[in-house]
Amino acid sequence: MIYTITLNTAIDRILYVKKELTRKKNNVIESIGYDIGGKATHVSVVLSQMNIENIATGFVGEHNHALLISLLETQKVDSKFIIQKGCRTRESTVVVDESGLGSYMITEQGFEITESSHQKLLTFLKENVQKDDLVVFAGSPPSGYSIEKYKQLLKAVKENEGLLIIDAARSFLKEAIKLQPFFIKPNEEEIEELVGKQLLEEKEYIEEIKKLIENVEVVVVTLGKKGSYIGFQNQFYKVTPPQVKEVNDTGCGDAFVGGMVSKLSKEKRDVLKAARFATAVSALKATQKTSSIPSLTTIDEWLDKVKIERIGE
Ligand code: TA6
Repeated sequence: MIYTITLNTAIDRILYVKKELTRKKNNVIESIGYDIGGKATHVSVVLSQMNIENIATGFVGEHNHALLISLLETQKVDSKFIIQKGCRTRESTVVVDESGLGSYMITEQGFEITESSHQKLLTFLKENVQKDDLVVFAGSPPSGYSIEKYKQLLKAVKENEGLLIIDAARSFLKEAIKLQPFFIKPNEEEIEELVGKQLLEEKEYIEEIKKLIENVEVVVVTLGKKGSYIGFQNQFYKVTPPQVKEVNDTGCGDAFVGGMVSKLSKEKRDVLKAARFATAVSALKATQKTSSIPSLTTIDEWLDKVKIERIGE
């Protein structure tokens, strides 16, 4: 089984703006849409579109959980969220204009998680995760959610011999690495925070990934439309995506994780095949207006447009 854990779910309110968003001007909203937010939920969307069994869980607020669940059900996602009474799941405002230069994202903090809710999720993991299950933690933990609580969840997975997949930042990523996760996907900013310096050259990325794979089986550093660097089994690759007409880049990183997980969950863990597929899924997502991936009609015509070259030899 694959579990996706979104500790800080969000509902994305997407404002589609005509022309290019401009300060000190009345920018006209062409339309407004609602979509799933919160990162690991997007991973579930990709898996569900591929009919790969998975369960989305984490925390949702009582007041608007029905909208989030209905958005997930529209994308065929099975979920078992812990509903926290008296709270409202946050909204992320995503502004998409016609510039093709990328979206603006303005996210609320999210409600504080009670000890009771935390214990419910911890118990769920302890009672359900089995050996070799993939458990994806993606997205920022809610404000006030301690590293200790986060580590308790990760340790529960490890104690059941589950495999951790982490898309996190700052101290959460740092602590997760100490628990030897299976796969991590920091972006450019997240890995520079982690290593405490700017990375400019390819050889600098290789050097840092080389250190990380001492503790992590598969490391992917995503660089947006520039692609990604991959390290595993002391091999290093640069992956370059096809250039696409970008409409909304929100959720591309999550779609990438979903694509990776969909292939790494197969018996034979072919990392390069997974990276090629994940890059194609992420590129497809960027061409869409929504935050999450629509049905993966046919991804095949994108696969051979992805370039993978071995580096660091
Ligand atoms: O990655 C895209 C996205 O999940 C958006 O849908 C929006 O909800 C935002 O990221 C939430 O990010 P955060 O790191 O606050 O969980």
